[in-house]
Amino acid sequence: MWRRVASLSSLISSSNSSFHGQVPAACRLTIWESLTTGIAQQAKGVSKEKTPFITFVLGGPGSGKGTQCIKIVETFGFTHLSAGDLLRQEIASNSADGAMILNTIKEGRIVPSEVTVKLIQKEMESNDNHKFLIDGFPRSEENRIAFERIIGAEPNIVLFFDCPEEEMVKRVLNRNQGRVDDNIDTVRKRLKVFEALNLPVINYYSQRGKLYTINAVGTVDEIFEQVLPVFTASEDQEVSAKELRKSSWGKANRS
Ligand code: UP5
Ligand code: MG
Repeated sequence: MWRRVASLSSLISSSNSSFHGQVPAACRLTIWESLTTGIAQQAKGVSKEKTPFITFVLGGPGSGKGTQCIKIVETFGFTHLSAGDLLRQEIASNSADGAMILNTIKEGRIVPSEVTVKLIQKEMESNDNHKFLIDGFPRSEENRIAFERIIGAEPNIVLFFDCPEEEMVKRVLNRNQGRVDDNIDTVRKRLKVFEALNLPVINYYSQRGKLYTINAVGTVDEIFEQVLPVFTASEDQEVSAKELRKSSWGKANRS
Protein backbone atom coordinates (compact mmCIF):
# COMPACT_ATOMS: atom_id res chain seq x y z
CA MET A 1 0.00 0.00 0.00
CA TRP A 2 2.82 2.40 0.84
CA ARG A 3 4.32 1.92 -2.60
CA ARG A 4 0.94 2.45 -4.26
CA VAL A 5 0.42 5.72 -2.37
CA ALA A 6 3.87 6.94 -3.30
CA SER A 7 3.31 6.26 -6.98
CA LEU A 8 -0.08 7.94 -6.94
CA SER A 9 1.51 10.91 -5.24
CA SER A 10 3.92 11.42 -8.05
CA LEU A 11 1.16 11.01 -10.63
CA ILE A 12 -1.00 13.75 -9.21
CA SER A 13 1.53 16.06 -7.67
CA SER A 14 1.16 19.71 -8.55
CA SER A 15 3.46 21.01 -11.22
CA ASN A 16 4.95 24.44 -11.26
CA SER A 17 4.37 24.86 -14.97
CA SER A 18 0.58 24.83 -14.63
CA PHE A 19 0.51 27.43 -11.88
CA HIS A 20 -0.47 30.93 -12.90
CA GLY A 21 -0.10 32.47 -9.43
CA GLN A 22 2.68 32.43 -6.86
CA VAL A 23 2.69 29.00 -5.25
CA PRO A 24 6.29 27.80 -4.87
CA ALA A 25 7.69 24.63 -6.38
CA ALA A 26 7.50 22.68 -3.11
CA CYS A 27 3.95 21.39 -3.67
CA ARG A 28 4.57 17.68 -3.33
CA LEU A 29 1.64 15.60 -2.24
CA THR A 30 1.80 13.82 1.05
CA ILE A 31 -1.42 11.89 0.95
CA TRP A 32 -0.61 9.69 3.88
CA GLU A 33 0.37 12.66 6.04
CA SER A 34 -2.75 14.67 5.25
CA LEU A 35 -5.01 11.69 5.84
CA THR A 36 -3.49 10.60 9.09
CA THR A 37 -3.64 14.19 10.37
CA GLY A 38 -7.36 14.21 9.64
CA ILE A 39 -7.91 10.84 11.22
CA ALA A 40 -6.06 11.82 14.38
CA GLN A 41 -7.92 15.05 14.99
CA GLN A 42 -11.44 15.52 16.23
CA ALA A 43 -13.37 18.65 15.21
CA LYS A 44 -14.37 20.31 18.45
CA GLY A 45 -16.98 22.60 16.86
CA VAL A 46 -18.79 19.78 15.07
CA SER A 47 -20.19 17.04 17.28
CA LYS A 48 -20.15 13.83 15.24
CA GLU A 49 -19.47 10.20 15.85
CA LYS A 50 -17.13 10.06 12.87
CA THR A 51 -14.23 12.46 12.40
CA PRO A 52 -15.08 14.81 9.52
CA PHE A 53 -13.11 14.44 6.32
CA ILE A 54 -12.72 18.00 5.07
CA THR A 55 -11.71 19.18 1.62
CA PHE A 56 -11.26 22.89 0.93
CA VAL A 57 -11.84 23.82 -2.71
CA LEU A 58 -10.00 26.99 -3.72
CA GLY A 59 -9.46 28.98 -6.90
CA GLY A 60 -10.24 32.39 -8.36
CA PRO A 61 -13.69 33.59 -9.45
CA GLY A 62 -14.92 31.42 -12.33
CA SER A 63 -12.09 28.90 -12.02
CA GLY A 64 -14.70 26.10 -11.96
CA LYS A 65 -14.89 25.25 -8.25
CA GLY A 66 -18.67 24.81 -8.15
CA THR A 67 -18.77 22.87 -11.43
CA GLN A 68 -16.13 20.38 -10.29
CA CYS A 69 -17.70 20.06 -6.81
CA ILE A 70 -20.91 18.76 -8.44
CA LYS A 71 -18.90 16.00 -10.11
CA ILE A 72 -16.97 15.15 -6.93
CA VAL A 73 -20.27 14.85 -5.03
CA GLU A 74 -21.71 12.52 -7.70
CA THR A 75 -18.64 10.29 -7.72
CA PHE A 76 -17.42 10.29 -4.13
CA GLY A 77 -20.47 11.11 -2.00
CA PHE A 78 -19.29 14.31 -0.37
CA THR A 79 -21.62 17.01 0.94
CA HIS A 80 -21.00 20.24 -0.95
CA LEU A 81 -20.95 23.43 1.10
CA SER A 82 -20.37 26.49 -1.08
CA ALA A 83 -19.52 29.41 1.23
CA GLY A 84 -20.75 31.85 -1.45
CA ASP A 85 -24.08 30.00 -1.74
CA LEU A 86 -24.53 29.99 2.05
CA LEU A 87 -23.94 33.74 2.11
CA ARG A 88 -26.37 34.30 -0.79
CA GLN A 89 -28.97 32.23 1.12
CA GLU A 90 -28.49 34.56 4.11
CA ILE A 91 -29.20 37.54 1.86
CA ALA A 92 -32.29 35.86 0.42
CA SER A 93 -33.62 34.97 3.89
CA ASN A 94 -33.49 38.64 5.00
CA SER A 95 -31.37 37.74 8.02
CA ALA A 96 -29.86 40.46 10.23
CA ASP A 97 -26.55 40.16 8.36
CA GLY A 98 -28.18 40.10 4.91
CA ALA A 99 -27.61 43.74 3.95
CA MET A 100 -24.00 43.73 5.14
CA ILE A 101 -23.31 40.51 3.20
CA LEU A 102 -24.91 41.89 0.04
CA ASN A 103 -22.79 45.05 0.15
CA THR A 104 -19.64 43.08 0.80
CA ILE A 105 -20.29 40.72 -2.14
CA LYS A 106 -21.11 43.63 -4.47
CA GLU A 107 -17.70 45.10 -3.60
CA GLY A 108 -15.95 41.75 -4.05
CA ARG A 109 -14.67 41.96 -0.48
CA ILE A 110 -14.66 39.21 2.15
CA VAL A 111 -17.48 38.80 4.65
CA PRO A 112 -16.30 38.74 8.32
CA SER A 113 -14.92 35.31 9.18
CA GLU A 114 -17.23 34.67 12.15
CA VAL A 115 -20.32 35.03 9.94
CA THR A 116 -19.12 32.59 7.30
CA VAL A 117 -17.64 30.03 9.70
CA LYS A 118 -20.87 29.93 11.74
CA LEU A 119 -22.87 29.23 8.57
CA ILE A 120 -20.48 26.43 7.61
CA GLN A 121 -20.54 25.03 11.15
CA LYS A 122 -24.35 24.94 11.19
CA GLU A 123 -24.41 22.97 7.94
CA MET A 124 -21.72 20.55 9.11
CA GLU A 125 -23.54 19.92 12.39
CA SER A 126 -26.89 19.30 10.79
CA ASN A 127 -25.55 16.90 8.16
CA ASP A 128 -25.18 13.16 8.74
CA ASN A 129 -22.40 12.87 6.19
CA HIS A 130 -18.84 13.18 7.52
CA LYS A 131 -17.27 14.05 4.14
CA PHE A 132 -17.42 17.76 3.29
CA LEU A 133 -16.34 19.79 0.29
CA ILE A 134 -16.04 23.37 1.45
CA ASP A 135 -16.07 25.46 -1.73
CA GLY A 136 -14.66 29.00 -1.91
CA PHE A 137 -13.40 29.06 1.67
CA PRO A 138 -11.04 30.00 3.36
CA ARG A 139 -10.39 33.15 1.31
CA SER A 140 -7.85 34.71 3.66
CA GLU A 141 -5.48 33.77 6.44
CA GLU A 142 -7.96 35.29 8.86
CA ASN A 143 -10.72 33.00 7.48
CA ARG A 144 -8.43 30.00 7.84
CA ILE A 145 -7.51 30.79 11.44
CA ALA A 146 -11.15 31.43 12.39
CA PHE A 147 -12.15 28.03 10.94
CA GLU A 148 -9.42 26.27 12.92
CA ARG A 149 -10.47 28.11 16.10
CA ILE A 150 -14.23 27.59 15.81
CA ILE A 151 -14.39 24.17 14.15
CA GLY A 152 -11.15 22.90 15.66
CA ALA A 153 -10.08 21.04 12.53
CA GLU A 154 -7.81 21.38 9.54
CA PRO A 155 -8.63 20.18 6.04
CA ASN A 156 -7.45 16.76 4.98
CA ILE A 157 -7.14 17.88 1.37
CA VAL A 158 -6.98 21.28 -0.33
CA LEU A 159 -7.78 21.48 -4.04
CA PHE A 160 -6.66 24.52 -5.98
CA PHE A 161 -8.14 25.18 -9.42
CA ASP A 162 -5.44 27.13 -11.18
CA CYS A 163 -6.83 29.20 -14.05
CA PRO A 164 -5.52 32.18 -16.03
CA GLU A 165 -7.27 35.49 -15.31
CA GLU A 166 -8.59 36.07 -18.82
CA GLU A 167 -10.29 32.64 -18.80
CA MET A 168 -11.86 33.31 -15.38
CA VAL A 169 -13.18 36.70 -16.52
CA LYS A 170 -14.64 35.17 -19.68
CA ARG A 171 -16.42 32.41 -17.76
CA VAL A 172 -17.86 34.72 -15.10
CA LEU A 173 -19.15 37.24 -17.62
CA ASN A 174 -20.77 34.46 -19.69
CA ARG A 175 -22.51 32.88 -16.72
CA ASN A 176 -25.76 34.86 -16.92
CA GLN A 177 -27.30 33.67 -13.68
CA GLY A 178 -28.04 37.14 -12.35
CA ARG A 179 -25.35 37.21 -9.66
CA VAL A 180 -24.80 40.77 -8.37
CA ASP A 181 -21.03 40.29 -8.55
CA ASP A 182 -20.83 38.99 -12.14
CA ASN A 183 -19.98 42.31 -13.79
CA ILE A 184 -16.61 43.50 -15.02
CA ASP A 185 -16.02 46.02 -12.20
CA THR A 186 -16.72 43.54 -9.41
CA VAL A 187 -14.86 40.75 -11.20
CA ARG A 188 -11.72 42.92 -11.30
CA LYS A 189 -12.09 43.56 -7.55
CA ARG A 190 -12.67 39.85 -6.84
CA LEU A 191 -9.51 38.98 -8.75
CA LYS A 192 -7.46 41.52 -6.78
CA VAL A 193 -8.80 40.20 -3.48
CA PHE A 194 -8.08 36.63 -4.61
CA GLU A 195 -4.49 37.47 -5.41
CA ALA A 196 -3.83 39.49 -2.27
CA LEU A 197 -5.64 37.35 0.31
CA ASN A 198 -6.35 33.87 -1.06
CA LEU A 199 -2.95 33.08 -2.58
CA PRO A 200 -1.27 33.27 0.87
CA VAL A 201 -3.71 30.59 2.07
CA ILE A 202 -2.86 28.44 -0.95
CA ASN A 203 0.85 28.90 -0.20
CA TYR A 204 0.23 27.92 3.41
CA TYR A 205 -1.35 24.60 2.44
CA SER A 206 1.31 24.00 -0.15
CA GLN A 207 3.93 24.24 2.58
CA ARG A 208 1.88 21.87 4.73
CA GLY A 209 1.89 19.29 1.90
CA LYS A 210 -1.91 19.36 1.61
CA LEU A 211 -2.28 21.17 -1.70
CA TYR A 212 -3.38 19.52 -4.93
CA THR A 213 -3.06 21.94 -7.83
CA ILE A 214 -5.36 21.26 -10.76
CA ASN A 215 -4.87 22.87 -14.16
CA ALA A 216 -8.34 24.40 -14.60
CA VAL A 217 -8.10 24.98 -18.35
CA GLY A 218 -9.87 22.51 -20.64
CA THR A 219 -13.25 20.85 -20.73
CA VAL A 220 -15.08 20.06 -17.51
CA ASP A 221 -14.36 16.34 -18.03
CA GLU A 222 -10.68 16.89 -18.78
CA ILE A 223 -10.32 18.84 -15.55
CA PHE A 224 -12.21 16.20 -13.58
CA GLU A 225 -9.76 13.57 -14.87
CA GLN A 226 -7.08 15.33 -12.79
CA VAL A 227 -9.36 15.52 -9.74
CA LEU A 228 -10.31 11.83 -9.76
CA PRO A 229 -7.00 10.33 -8.56
CA VAL A 230 -6.86 12.71 -5.60
CA PHE A 231 -10.03 11.21 -4.14
CA THR A 232 -9.41 7.66 -5.32
CA ALA A 233 -6.13 7.71 -3.40
CA SER A 234 -7.79 9.15 -0.32
CA GLU A 235 -10.56 6.52 -0.40
CA ASP A 236 -7.91 3.78 -0.49
CA GLN A 237 -6.29 5.41 2.49
CA GLU A 238 -9.52 5.55 4.48
CA VAL A 239 -10.00 1.83 3.90
CA SER A 240 -6.42 1.02 4.87
CA ALA A 241 -6.64 3.15 8.03
CA LYS A 242 -9.81 1.27 9.01
CA GLU A 243 -8.07 -2.07 8.42
CA LEU A 244 -5.11 -0.88 10.48
CA ARG A 245 -7.39 0.08 13.37
CA LYS A 246 -9.19 -3.27 13.17
CA SER A 247 -5.97 -5.29 13.18
CA SER A 248 -4.44 -3.38 16.11
CA TRP A 249 -7.71 -3.89 18.01
CA GLY A 250 -7.50 -7.61 17.24
CA LYS A 251 -3.90 -7.78 18.46
CA ALA A 252 -4.73 -5.90 21.65
CA ASN A 253 -7.56 -8.32 22.38
CA ARG A 254 -5.47 -11.42 21.70
CA SER A 255 -2.67 -10.39 24.07
N1 UP5 B 1 -17.36 26.70 -16.45
C1 UP5 B 1 -16.94 25.91 -15.43
N2 UP5 B 1 -15.97 25.10 -15.83
C2 UP5 B 1 -15.74 25.37 -17.14
C3 UP5 B 1 -14.82 24.84 -18.11
N3 UP5 B 1 -13.95 23.88 -17.81
N4 UP5 B 1 -14.84 25.38 -19.34
C4 UP5 B 1 -15.72 26.38 -19.66
N5 UP5 B 1 -16.62 26.91 -18.79
C5 UP5 B 1 -16.61 26.40 -17.54
O1 UP5 B 1 -17.91 28.26 -13.12
C6 UP5 B 1 -18.06 29.58 -13.59
C7 UP5 B 1 -18.68 29.56 -14.98
O2 UP5 B 1 -17.77 28.89 -15.85
C8 UP5 B 1 -19.99 28.77 -15.05
O3 UP5 B 1 -20.86 29.39 -15.96
C9 UP5 B 1 -19.57 27.38 -15.55
O4 UP5 B 1 -20.57 26.74 -16.26
C10 UP5 B 1 -18.37 27.73 -16.43
P1 UP5 B 1 -18.12 27.89 -11.58
O5 UP5 B 1 -17.98 26.42 -11.46
O6 UP5 B 1 -19.33 28.52 -11.07
O7 UP5 B 1 -16.81 28.60 -10.97
P2 UP5 B 1 -16.52 29.03 -9.49
O8 UP5 B 1 -15.05 28.88 -9.31
O9 UP5 B 1 -17.42 28.34 -8.54
O10 UP5 B 1 -16.86 30.58 -9.61
P3 UP5 B 1 -17.57 31.56 -8.58
O11 UP5 B 1 -17.88 32.78 -9.34
O12 UP5 B 1 -18.66 30.89 -7.84
O13 UP5 B 1 -16.34 31.80 -7.60
P4 UP5 B 1 -16.17 32.88 -6.50
O14 UP5 B 1 -15.14 32.32 -5.61
O15 UP5 B 1 -15.89 34.22 -7.06
O16 UP5 B 1 -17.63 33.00 -5.88
P5 UP5 B 1 -18.25 32.56 -4.49
O17 UP5 B 1 -19.66 32.30 -4.69
O18 UP5 B 1 -17.42 31.54 -3.83
O19 UP5 B 1 -18.11 33.91 -3.64
C11 UP5 B 1 -18.77 35.08 -4.05
C12 UP5 B 1 -18.48 36.20 -3.09
O20 UP5 B 1 -18.96 35.85 -1.79
C13 UP5 B 1 -16.99 36.54 -2.88
O21 UP5 B 1 -16.47 37.38 -3.86
C14 UP5 B 1 -17.03 37.21 -1.51
O22 UP5 B 1 -17.49 38.53 -1.62
C15 UP5 B 1 -18.11 36.38 -0.79
N6 UP5 B 1 -17.53 35.28 0.02
C16 UP5 B 1 -16.97 35.60 1.24
O23 UP5 B 1 -16.93 36.76 1.65
N7 UP5 B 1 -16.46 34.60 2.01
C17 UP5 B 1 -16.46 33.30 1.60
O24 UP5 B 1 -15.98 32.43 2.35
C18 UP5 B 1 -17.04 32.98 0.36
C19 UP5 B 1 -17.55 34.00 -0.42
MG1 MG C 1 -18.88 28.96 -7.14
